[in-house]
Amino acid sequence: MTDHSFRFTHALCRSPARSVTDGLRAVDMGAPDPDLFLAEHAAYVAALRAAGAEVTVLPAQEAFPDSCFIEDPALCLKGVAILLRPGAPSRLGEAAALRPDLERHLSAVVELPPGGFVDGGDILCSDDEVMVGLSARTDAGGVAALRPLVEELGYRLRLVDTPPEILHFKTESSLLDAETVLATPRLAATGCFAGYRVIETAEGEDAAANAIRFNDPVMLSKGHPRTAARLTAAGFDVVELPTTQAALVDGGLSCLSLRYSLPGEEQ
Ligand code: CIR
Repeated sequence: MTDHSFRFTHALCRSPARSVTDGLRAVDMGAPDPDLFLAEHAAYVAALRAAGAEVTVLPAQEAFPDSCFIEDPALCLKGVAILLRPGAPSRLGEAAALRPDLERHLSAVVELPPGGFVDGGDILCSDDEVMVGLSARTDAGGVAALRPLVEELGYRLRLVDTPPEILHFKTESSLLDAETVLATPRLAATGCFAGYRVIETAEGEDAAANAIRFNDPVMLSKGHPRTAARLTAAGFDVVELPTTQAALVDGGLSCLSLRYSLPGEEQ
């Protein structure tokens, strides 16, 4: 298997619930509009399909306002789903609710042993390394429980810090290829990407850092022209997608899918 950190055959998404209006946010800039959120979500799913993904869109779960951010309750590596334990009390139940779907779609499901919390948004994976940012949602106990699971799958786990001002490590970073990350200047300045080539988001465009490389395209939040130009100049094929509604509840592009390949079906 090569380039498994950005070449995928499948994605799992969850339709935004009407209750997304109650989604968690650090600063209230108004509630998202559920219909507009659905339209932006549909564009996202269409872009994944255009990039070659077989996408399953799971039904909305009204009981969990943040459940469209399906990246947080699980981590998919080499066809295996690791069921995580989200650190926000209102999101804890999302993992158990997702389990049957992971069992249906992935080749195996393993559960994070007790001991702490991990949100998928704090995990950035390259081909052989899993970086996990400690944050308000992800603690040392959770990372200690996660370490043997990812090592078993052939990755090394590296603990990094999520700056206190940001929700998740991947709020401000994403993988562009096996050696390159996109990150905000603030996160890059911590030195956590030593060994990687770093492309920084342009000034005032921090929100562009929550991007995804899915097969050929890099999907980038619309409205960040100077970061888009940097990526294009570096040779990436940029597809811009609207994220206005996810942004109101502190979400971005990576949070909206679990991306994976099944053994034998790698691209
Ligand atoms: C939350 O606070 O949990 C949601 N409102 C946003 C989650 C975004 N997820 C992510 O960055 N992976």
